This record gives sequence, structure tokens and C-alpha cells, in this order.
Amino acid sequence: MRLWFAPQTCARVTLTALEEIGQPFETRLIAFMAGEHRQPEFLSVNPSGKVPALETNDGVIVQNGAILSYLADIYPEAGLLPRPGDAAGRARILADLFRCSSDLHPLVTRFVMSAMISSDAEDAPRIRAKAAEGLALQLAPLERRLDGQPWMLGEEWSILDAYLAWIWFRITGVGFGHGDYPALQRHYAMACERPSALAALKHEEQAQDELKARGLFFQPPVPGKTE
Ligand SMILES: N[C@@H](CCC(=O)N[C@@H](CS)C(=O)NCC(=O)O)C(=O)O
Repeated sequence: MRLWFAPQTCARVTLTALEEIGQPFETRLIAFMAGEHRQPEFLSVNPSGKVPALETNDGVIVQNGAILSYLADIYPEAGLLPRPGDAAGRARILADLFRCSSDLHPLVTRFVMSAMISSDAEDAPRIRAKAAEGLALQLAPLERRLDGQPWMLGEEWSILDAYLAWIWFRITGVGFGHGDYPALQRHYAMACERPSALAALKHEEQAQDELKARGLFFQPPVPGKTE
């Protein structure tokens, strides 16, 4: 398999899944700052120009939720996701995947990269404030859930925990207040300790070094913080 990715992006979740599986895989780094996600080579892999994209024996799979569901099916022994026998159980797992990819991720983008929504810098505080409101609404039930159980789905880790950890990493990294979310904070600390998470970070560190060497590493600005 070959994963197209970039450091700090949601491709971290797929990277973590591949590390959990433990089969050999290759990575291909996309340098957003060089516009590589808009170049024909990558667009021929994922015409949407987004990471992650996973090349597999079954062809290219895109969209984190779809990739994770595919990997969970193909490598059941990796335990990425539970495999309930009933349709409702499967739907609930999909609901959590969509919660991450469709409810939370777009808010993450608005909060972290408001320039992707409006190129007028004056709009940034309003975009961020609205996104923070949405995040607070969406994270409250997860905070309650994690107050009573260690992982998203109960007593066992699943790849959903890596997804939530990435979301938490992204928003707290640019100033989302974590004081009101002790359970999410604890969950994040636990998720980061998992060997697959550490291995994924190693891939990212290498990629960051490569981007830095090419002068193409981008760190989202933390509002109110001057260099
Ligand atoms: N719905 C997609 C979202 C993927 C996505 O937005 N990836 C970001 C990185 S976190 C990206 O590649 N952005 C580049 C762009 O939108 O131009 C998924 O879940 O895979």
C-alpha cells in the first residue's frame, strides 16, 4: 500500500491505522506549500486534491472514513473498529466516523485555517469564533462520553480514538481552550501514548524535516501569539 499524506493533517489517522496493521507500506509526501496537491501527479490519484489517499491492491481509496472502514474490513485482526453483526451496530460506528469527518473536521478547518474560508484577514476572528461555537457544541457530548469510559467506543481503543486525538491536537494547537474538557484532554494524552501513534509521529517528523529543508513547512499561526 502507498499512503499520500502530509504532516499534521488528518492523514495522521490513516498513518496510525497502517501502523496498527503492521504490514509494510510506502508513504508519498505532498508539499501543500509547493501546490503539489493541485498537480497532475496527485490529482490522478485523488482528483479532489486532498490527503489522505491510499493506493491499495483494490485501487485508490480516499476519504479517511472510507479508508478506515476499508482497512478495518481487510485487516480484521488489527482491531481498528469493532465489527458488529447487526446493521444498527455498524451504522453507529459509521456515525462516529462521519461525526469526525463531516461534523468536526470542517469546523477544525475553519478554526485552524480560517484563510481557507476567507482570504480577508479581517474575517479570521469571526470565522474562528463561529467555528469555536460549533466545536463546543460537537465536543460536549464526546466530553460526557469520555467522562464515563476510556475510549470512544468503550473499554477498547479503536481507530476513532486516533481520529479524535488528531482533531484535539489540531484545535488545541492553535488555542482552543482545553480547560473545559478534562476527559478529552486525558483521552488525548492516552491516545498519544499508543505505539502506533508514536510511529505515525515519526513518519511526520521525517516529513517535516524534509519540508523544512525545502523551505516548505507551514505551521498554522496561533492567534495573538507573535513570533
Ligand atoms: N473529507 C476528507 C477531508 C480531507 C481533507 O480535507 N484533507 C486536508 C488535510 S487535513 C487536505 O488535504 N486539504 C487540502 C485541500 O483541501 O486543498 C477526508 O476525511 O479524508
